[in-house]
Amino acid sequence: MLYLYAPQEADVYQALLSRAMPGREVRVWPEPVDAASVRYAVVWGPPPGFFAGMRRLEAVFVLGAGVDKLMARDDLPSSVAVVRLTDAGMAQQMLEYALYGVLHAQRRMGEYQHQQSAAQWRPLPARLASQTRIGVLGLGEIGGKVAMGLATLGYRVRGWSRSGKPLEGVAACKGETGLEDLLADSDILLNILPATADTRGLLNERRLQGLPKGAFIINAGRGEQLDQNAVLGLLERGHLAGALLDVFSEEPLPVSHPLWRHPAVLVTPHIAAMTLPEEAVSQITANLAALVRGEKPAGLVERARGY
Ligand code: NDP
Ligand code: OXD
Repeated sequence: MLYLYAPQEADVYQALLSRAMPGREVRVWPEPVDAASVRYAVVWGPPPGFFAGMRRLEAVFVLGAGVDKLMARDDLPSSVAVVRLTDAGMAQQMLEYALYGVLHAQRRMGEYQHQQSAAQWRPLPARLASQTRIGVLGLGEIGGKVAMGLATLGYRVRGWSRSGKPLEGVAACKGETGLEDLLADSDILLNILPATADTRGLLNERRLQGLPKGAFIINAGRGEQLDQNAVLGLLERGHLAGALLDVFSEEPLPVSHPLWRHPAVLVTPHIAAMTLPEEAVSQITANLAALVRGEKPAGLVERARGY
Protein backbone atom coordinates (compact mmCIF):
# COMPACT_ATOMS: atom_id res chain seq x y z
CA MET A 1 0.00 0.00 0.00
CA LEU A 2 1.07 3.58 -0.73
CA TYR A 3 -0.05 6.22 1.76
CA LEU A 4 -0.29 9.84 0.63
CA TYR A 5 0.07 12.90 2.85
CA ALA A 6 -0.53 16.03 0.79
CA PRO A 7 -3.52 17.76 2.40
CA GLN A 8 -3.35 20.85 0.15
CA GLU A 9 -3.68 18.86 -3.07
CA ALA A 10 -4.78 15.40 -1.97
CA ASP A 11 -7.32 14.90 -4.76
CA VAL A 12 -4.90 15.89 -7.50
CA TYR A 13 -2.15 13.58 -6.22
CA GLN A 14 -4.49 10.69 -5.50
CA ALA A 15 -5.83 10.80 -9.04
CA LEU A 16 -2.37 11.07 -10.61
CA LEU A 17 -0.83 8.33 -8.45
CA SER A 18 -3.73 5.93 -8.99
CA ARG A 19 -3.54 6.46 -12.74
CA ALA A 20 0.26 6.06 -12.84
CA MET A 21 0.30 2.93 -10.63
CA PRO A 22 -2.93 1.06 -11.43
CA GLY A 23 -1.81 -2.10 -9.63
CA ARG A 24 -1.08 -0.37 -6.35
CA GLU A 25 -3.47 0.49 -3.52
CA VAL A 26 -3.29 4.27 -2.91
CA ARG A 27 -4.75 5.52 0.36
CA VAL A 28 -4.92 9.13 1.45
CA TRP A 29 -4.40 10.74 4.85
CA PRO A 30 -6.51 11.34 7.03
CA GLU A 31 -8.17 8.07 6.04
CA PRO A 32 -7.09 5.66 8.80
CA VAL A 33 -4.94 2.76 7.58
CA ASP A 34 -3.25 -0.23 9.14
CA ALA A 35 0.22 1.32 9.60
CA ALA A 36 1.91 -2.07 9.32
CA SER A 37 0.69 -2.51 5.75
CA VAL A 38 2.17 0.78 4.42
CA ARG A 39 5.15 0.02 2.14
CA TYR A 40 5.56 3.45 0.53
CA ALA A 41 4.66 6.99 1.57
CA VAL A 42 4.39 10.10 -0.59
CA VAL A 43 4.54 13.18 1.61
CA TRP A 44 5.08 16.88 2.09
CA GLY A 45 5.33 18.02 5.72
CA PRO A 46 3.70 15.07 7.52
CA PRO A 47 2.82 15.71 11.19
CA PRO A 48 4.93 14.36 14.07
CA GLY A 49 4.50 10.63 14.59
CA PHE A 50 3.17 10.11 11.06
CA PHE A 51 5.46 7.15 10.40
CA ALA A 52 4.87 5.51 13.79
CA GLY A 53 4.00 1.82 13.43
CA MET A 54 4.89 1.70 9.69
CA ARG A 55 7.27 -1.19 10.29
CA ARG A 56 7.19 -2.43 6.69
CA LEU A 57 7.85 1.04 5.24
CA GLU A 58 10.48 0.80 2.49
CA ALA A 59 10.60 4.29 1.04
CA VAL A 60 9.34 7.81 1.52
CA PHE A 61 8.95 9.94 -1.60
CA VAL A 62 9.09 13.65 -0.87
CA LEU A 63 6.97 16.07 -2.89
CA GLY A 64 9.78 18.62 -3.05
CA ALA A 65 13.52 19.05 -3.47
CA GLY A 66 14.44 19.84 0.14
CA VAL A 67 14.33 17.13 2.80
CA ASP A 68 15.48 19.17 5.80
CA LYS A 69 12.22 18.81 7.77
CA LEU A 70 12.16 15.07 7.16
CA MET A 71 15.80 14.65 8.21
CA ALA A 72 15.06 16.33 11.53
CA ARG A 73 12.43 13.75 12.56
CA ASP A 74 12.85 10.85 14.93
CA ASP A 75 10.07 8.60 13.61
CA LEU A 76 11.76 7.65 10.34
CA PRO A 77 14.18 4.70 10.73
CA SER A 78 17.48 5.07 8.88
CA SER A 79 16.74 1.85 6.95
CA VAL A 80 13.93 3.63 5.06
CA ALA A 81 14.96 5.12 1.69
CA VAL A 82 14.15 8.82 1.37
CA VAL A 83 13.74 9.93 -2.23
CA ARG A 84 13.30 13.58 -3.20
CA LEU A 85 12.40 15.31 -6.45
CA THR A 86 15.29 16.15 -8.74
CA ASP A 87 14.45 19.31 -10.67
CA ALA A 88 11.01 18.09 -11.87
CA GLY A 89 10.35 21.48 -13.44
CA MET A 90 11.63 23.48 -10.47
CA ALA A 91 14.97 24.56 -11.95
CA GLN A 92 13.28 26.62 -14.68
CA GLN A 93 11.01 28.29 -12.12
CA MET A 94 14.00 29.00 -9.88
CA LEU A 95 15.91 30.49 -12.80
CA GLU A 96 12.97 32.82 -13.48
CA TYR A 97 12.79 33.79 -9.80
CA ALA A 98 16.53 34.44 -9.63
CA LEU A 99 16.42 36.44 -12.83
CA TYR A 100 13.69 38.66 -11.41
CA GLY A 101 15.93 39.49 -8.45
CA VAL A 102 19.02 39.87 -10.60
CA LEU A 103 17.27 42.32 -12.96
CA HIS A 104 15.79 44.21 -10.01
CA ALA A 105 19.29 44.78 -8.65
CA GLN A 106 21.26 45.13 -11.88
CA ARG A 107 18.75 47.46 -13.59
CA ARG A 108 18.22 49.42 -10.34
CA MET A 109 14.45 48.86 -10.32
CA GLY A 110 14.19 49.44 -6.57
CA GLU A 111 15.71 52.87 -6.98
CA TYR A 112 13.41 53.69 -9.91
CA GLN A 113 10.37 52.58 -7.83
CA HIS A 114 11.54 54.92 -5.09
CA GLN A 115 12.01 57.75 -7.59
CA GLN A 116 8.59 57.12 -9.08
CA SER A 117 6.96 57.55 -5.68
CA ALA A 118 8.44 61.08 -5.69
CA ALA A 119 7.69 61.68 -9.42
CA GLN A 120 11.44 61.98 -10.01
CA TRP A 121 12.78 61.59 -13.57
CA ARG A 122 16.46 60.73 -13.01
CA PRO A 123 18.32 58.22 -15.19
CA LEU A 124 20.99 56.33 -13.22
CA PRO A 125 24.22 54.86 -14.62
CA ALA A 126 23.63 51.44 -16.14
CA ARG A 127 25.46 48.23 -15.25
CA LEU A 128 25.75 45.59 -17.96
CA ALA A 129 25.20 41.89 -17.37
CA SER A 130 28.85 41.32 -18.28
CA GLN A 131 29.83 43.68 -15.44
CA THR A 132 27.53 42.03 -12.90
CA ARG A 133 29.09 39.38 -10.64
CA ILE A 134 26.71 36.75 -9.30
CA GLY A 135 27.66 34.23 -6.63
CA VAL A 136 25.50 31.09 -6.50
CA LEU A 137 25.60 28.94 -3.37
CA GLY A 138 24.56 25.38 -4.19
CA LEU A 139 25.11 23.89 -7.64
CA GLY A 140 22.73 20.95 -7.45
CA GLU A 141 19.84 19.85 -9.63
CA ILE A 142 18.31 23.31 -9.26
CA GLY A 143 21.21 25.62 -8.34
CA GLY A 144 23.46 24.21 -11.06
CA LYS A 145 20.91 24.87 -13.79
CA VAL A 146 20.25 28.37 -12.44
CA ALA A 147 23.97 29.18 -12.38
CA MET A 148 24.45 27.96 -15.96
CA GLY A 149 21.30 29.78 -17.10
CA LEU A 150 22.55 33.07 -15.68
CA ALA A 151 25.98 32.51 -17.25
CA THR A 152 24.32 31.94 -20.62
CA LEU A 153 22.65 35.34 -20.26
CA GLY A 154 26.06 36.97 -19.97
CA TYR A 155 26.43 37.41 -16.20
CA ARG A 156 29.74 36.66 -14.50
CA VAL A 157 28.82 33.65 -12.41
CA ARG A 158 30.78 31.98 -9.64
CA GLY A 159 29.36 28.89 -7.93
CA TRP A 160 30.04 27.23 -4.58
CA SER A 161 29.37 23.58 -3.84
CA ARG A 162 30.69 20.94 -1.49
CA SER A 163 32.68 19.18 -4.22
CA GLY A 164 33.55 22.28 -6.25
CA LYS A 165 32.11 20.57 -9.32
CA PRO A 166 32.76 22.24 -12.67
CA LEU A 167 29.82 23.62 -14.66
CA GLU A 168 29.91 25.24 -18.07
CA GLY A 169 30.36 29.01 -17.85
CA VAL A 170 30.55 28.97 -14.06
CA ALA A 171 33.71 29.56 -12.01
CA ALA A 172 33.57 26.76 -9.46
CA CYS A 173 34.82 26.97 -5.89
CA LYS A 174 34.51 25.10 -2.60
CA GLY A 175 35.52 25.22 1.05
CA GLU A 176 35.73 28.17 3.41
CA THR A 177 38.33 30.02 1.33
CA GLY A 178 36.27 29.50 -1.79
CA LEU A 179 33.22 30.88 -0.01
CA GLU A 180 35.11 33.95 1.20
CA ASP A 181 36.41 34.61 -2.31
CA LEU A 182 32.94 34.16 -3.79
CA LEU A 183 31.36 36.54 -1.29
CA ALA A 184 34.00 39.22 -1.87
CA ASP A 185 33.34 38.93 -5.61
CA SER A 186 29.49 38.95 -5.69
CA ASP A 187 27.38 41.98 -6.53
CA ILE A 188 24.44 39.60 -6.21
CA LEU A 189 24.43 36.58 -3.90
CA LEU A 190 21.97 33.80 -4.63
CA ASN A 191 21.48 31.03 -2.07
CA ILE A 192 20.05 27.70 -3.26
CA LEU A 193 21.66 25.38 -0.74
CA PRO A 194 19.87 22.57 1.09
CA ALA A 195 19.52 23.08 4.84
CA THR A 196 21.87 20.69 6.62
CA ALA A 197 23.99 20.70 9.76
CA ASP A 198 26.73 22.35 7.68
CA THR A 199 24.66 25.06 6.02
CA ARG A 200 22.37 26.23 8.84
CA GLY A 201 23.58 29.66 9.95
CA LEU A 202 26.06 29.80 7.05
CA LEU A 203 25.18 33.34 6.00
CA ASN A 204 25.90 35.01 9.32
CA GLU A 205 26.82 38.65 9.89
CA ARG A 206 30.55 38.05 9.51
CA ARG A 207 30.19 36.32 6.15
CA LEU A 208 27.61 38.81 4.87
CA GLN A 209 30.02 41.63 5.70
CA GLY A 210 32.38 39.98 3.25
CA LEU A 211 30.08 40.97 0.38
CA PRO A 212 31.01 44.17 -1.47
CA LYS A 213 29.21 47.32 -0.34
CA GLY A 214 25.92 47.67 -2.23
CA ALA A 215 25.43 43.93 -2.75
CA PHE A 216 21.98 42.38 -3.20
CA ILE A 217 20.91 39.04 -1.68
CA ILE A 218 18.47 36.50 -3.04
CA ASN A 219 17.56 33.69 -0.64
CA ALA A 220 15.61 30.78 -2.08
CA GLY A 221 17.31 27.97 -0.16
CA ARG A 222 16.07 27.84 3.41
CA GLY A 223 15.46 30.60 5.95
CA GLU A 224 17.69 29.21 8.67
CA GLN A 225 20.73 29.60 6.43
CA LEU A 226 20.51 33.41 6.51
CA ASP A 227 20.72 35.63 9.60
CA GLN A 228 17.67 37.85 8.99
CA ASN A 229 18.64 40.34 11.72
CA ALA A 230 22.09 40.70 10.21
CA VAL A 231 20.45 41.44 6.84
CA LEU A 232 18.34 44.19 8.43
CA GLY A 233 21.39 45.67 10.17
CA LEU A 234 23.50 45.60 7.00
CA LEU A 235 20.66 47.23 5.04
CA GLU A 236 20.40 49.99 7.65
CA ARG A 237 24.14 50.60 7.46
CA GLY A 238 23.99 50.71 3.65
CA HIS A 239 26.30 47.71 3.25
CA LEU A 240 23.54 45.78 1.49
CA ALA A 241 21.44 47.49 -1.19
CA GLY A 242 18.48 45.14 -0.98
CA ALA A 243 17.19 41.61 -0.80
CA LEU A 244 14.69 39.27 -2.43
CA LEU A 245 13.65 36.70 0.17
CA ASP A 246 11.48 33.65 -0.45
CA VAL A 247 12.29 31.56 2.63
CA PHE A 248 12.41 32.52 6.30
CA SER A 249 13.44 31.09 9.64
CA GLU A 250 9.75 31.14 10.57
CA GLU A 251 7.11 30.57 7.86
CA PRO A 252 4.75 32.25 7.34
CA LEU A 253 6.90 35.29 8.14
CA PRO A 254 5.22 36.78 11.24
CA VAL A 255 3.02 39.79 10.44
CA SER A 256 5.02 42.04 12.79
CA HIS A 257 8.38 41.17 11.24
CA PRO A 258 10.27 44.28 9.99
CA LEU A 259 11.28 42.50 6.76
CA TRP A 260 7.68 42.86 5.56
CA ARG A 261 7.95 46.63 5.65
CA HIS A 262 11.56 47.31 4.70
CA PRO A 263 11.61 49.45 1.52
CA ALA A 264 14.61 47.60 0.06
CA VAL A 265 13.28 44.09 0.71
CA LEU A 266 11.05 42.04 -1.55
CA VAL A 267 9.23 39.24 0.31
CA THR A 268 7.61 36.25 -1.41
CA PRO A 269 5.82 33.38 0.38
CA HIS A 270 8.08 30.39 -0.47
CA ILE A 271 7.02 30.23 -4.10
CA ALA A 272 10.34 30.48 -5.94
CA ALA A 273 9.94 27.00 -7.41
CA MET A 274 6.77 25.05 -6.81
CA THR A 275 6.19 21.33 -7.13
CA LEU A 276 4.42 20.45 -10.36
CA PRO A 277 2.12 17.47 -9.65
CA GLU A 278 2.42 15.75 -13.06
CA GLU A 279 6.22 15.95 -13.08
CA ALA A 280 6.38 14.90 -9.43
CA VAL A 281 4.23 11.81 -9.90
CA SER A 282 6.04 10.80 -13.05
CA GLN A 283 9.38 10.94 -11.15
CA ILE A 284 7.97 9.09 -8.15
CA THR A 285 6.56 6.36 -10.37
CA ALA A 286 9.92 5.87 -12.11
CA ASN A 287 11.80 5.95 -8.80
CA LEU A 288 9.50 3.44 -7.14
CA ALA A 289 9.91 1.11 -10.12
CA ALA A 290 13.70 1.47 -9.83
CA LEU A 291 13.56 0.55 -6.14
CA VAL A 292 11.41 -2.50 -6.86
CA ARG A 293 14.01 -3.61 -9.45
CA GLY A 294 16.69 -3.21 -6.80
CA GLU A 295 18.22 -0.16 -8.52
CA LYS A 296 19.21 3.17 -7.04
CA PRO A 297 16.50 5.77 -7.72
CA ALA A 298 17.37 9.31 -8.84
CA GLY A 299 17.04 11.63 -5.87
CA LEU A 300 17.97 9.06 -3.23
CA VAL A 301 18.94 11.16 -0.20
CA GLU A 302 22.24 10.42 1.53
CA ARG A 303 20.94 10.46 5.08
CA ALA A 304 24.40 11.03 6.63
CA ARG A 305 25.08 14.25 4.67
CA GLY A 306 21.46 15.42 4.93
CA TYR A 307 20.65 16.08 1.25
P1 NDP B 1 20.77 19.28 -4.60
O1 NDP B 1 20.83 18.32 -3.47
O2 NDP B 1 20.64 18.75 -5.97
O3 NDP B 1 22.09 20.18 -4.58
C1 NDP B 1 22.59 20.72 -3.41
C2 NDP B 1 23.82 21.55 -3.75
O4 NDP B 1 24.30 22.15 -2.55
C3 NDP B 1 24.97 20.70 -4.32
O5 NDP B 1 25.67 21.42 -5.30
C4 NDP B 1 25.85 20.48 -3.08
O6 NDP B 1 27.22 20.27 -3.38
C5 NDP B 1 25.67 21.81 -2.39
N1 NDP B 1 25.97 21.68 -0.95
C6 NDP B 1 25.35 20.95 -0.01
N2 NDP B 1 25.94 21.08 1.19
C7 NDP B 1 26.97 21.95 0.98
C8 NDP B 1 27.97 22.48 1.83
N3 NDP B 1 28.04 22.17 3.12
N4 NDP B 1 28.87 23.33 1.29
C9 NDP B 1 28.83 23.64 -0.02
N5 NDP B 1 27.90 23.17 -0.88
C10 NDP B 1 26.99 22.33 -0.38
O7 NDP B 1 19.62 20.31 -4.26
P2 NDP B 1 18.62 21.09 -5.26
O8 NDP B 1 19.43 21.92 -6.19
O9 NDP B 1 17.65 20.14 -5.82
O10 NDP B 1 17.84 22.03 -4.20
C11 NDP B 1 18.55 22.86 -3.33
C12 NDP B 1 17.64 23.44 -2.28
O11 NDP B 1 16.81 24.45 -2.82
C13 NDP B 1 16.65 22.48 -1.62
O12 NDP B 1 17.26 21.66 -0.67
C14 NDP B 1 15.68 23.45 -0.99
O13 NDP B 1 16.14 23.84 0.29
C15 NDP B 1 15.74 24.66 -1.93
N6 NDP B 1 14.50 24.80 -2.71
C16 NDP B 1 13.74 25.91 -2.51
C17 NDP B 1 12.58 26.09 -3.21
C18 NDP B 1 11.78 27.34 -3.05
O14 NDP B 1 10.68 27.42 -3.61
N7 NDP B 1 12.26 28.32 -2.34
C19 NDP B 1 12.12 25.10 -4.18
C20 NDP B 1 13.01 23.98 -4.34
C21 NDP B 1 14.14 23.85 -3.62
P3 NDP B 1 27.67 18.97 -4.24
O15 NDP B 1 27.22 19.26 -5.66
O16 NDP B 1 29.13 18.94 -4.12
O17 NDP B 1 26.98 17.79 -3.63
C1 OXD C 1 11.23 22.36 -2.02
C2 OXD C 1 10.58 23.62 -1.72
O1 OXD C 1 12.17 21.99 -1.31
O2 OXD C 1 9.53 23.91 -2.32
O3 OXD C 1 10.81 21.68 -2.97
O4 OXD C 1 11.08 24.40 -0.90
